Amino acid sequence: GLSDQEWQKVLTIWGKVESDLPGHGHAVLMRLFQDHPETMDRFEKFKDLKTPDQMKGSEALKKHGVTVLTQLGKILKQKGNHESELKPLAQTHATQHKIPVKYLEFISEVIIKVIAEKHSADFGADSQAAMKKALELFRNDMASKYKEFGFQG
Ligand code: HE6
Repeated sequence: GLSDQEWQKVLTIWGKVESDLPGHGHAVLMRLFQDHPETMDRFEKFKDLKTPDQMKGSEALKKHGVTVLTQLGKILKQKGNHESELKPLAQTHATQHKIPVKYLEFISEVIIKVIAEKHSADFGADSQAAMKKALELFRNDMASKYKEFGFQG
């Protein structure tokens, strides 16, 4: 798990993310789809987004970015005691969307890159390490829930 100090670093930087959830969410999803195009194939609703310009102009993509980061924020704020927030997310992503754990690793890397770009002055090595640990914990717990739902991830 993470120490109190590490959680504090995670939630402090998350406060910066929340200052512009649509901007961060949009950037995260654009980066995810550009760096890992296979992740986009899971989204029926984004199948017409083919170029970076189309992604940039997409209100739907921005809206989904807010959905994703809002849910992730709720989970992070539980500081590891996130069973009741994580379970429904693991269920839909395992049984409906079938999102491999590898894709969760991709989005974790992208989240860290986007925060590092937008908040370099406030996201030093310690904060980055803490955020990395928090996202690893999230993924590990998603992976175990996936197995409970019969998805090997
Ligand atoms: Fe997804 N997602 N997601 N997801 N998601 C979500 C929260 C998805 C995610 C990683 C989602 C995904 C494909 C997520 C999704 C729908 C992820 C919420 C709250 C909802 C929703 O309620 O609509 C992480 C880390 C979090 C917190 C891929 C690929 C990745 C990597 C859908 C195809 C799909 C959908 O609705 O179709």
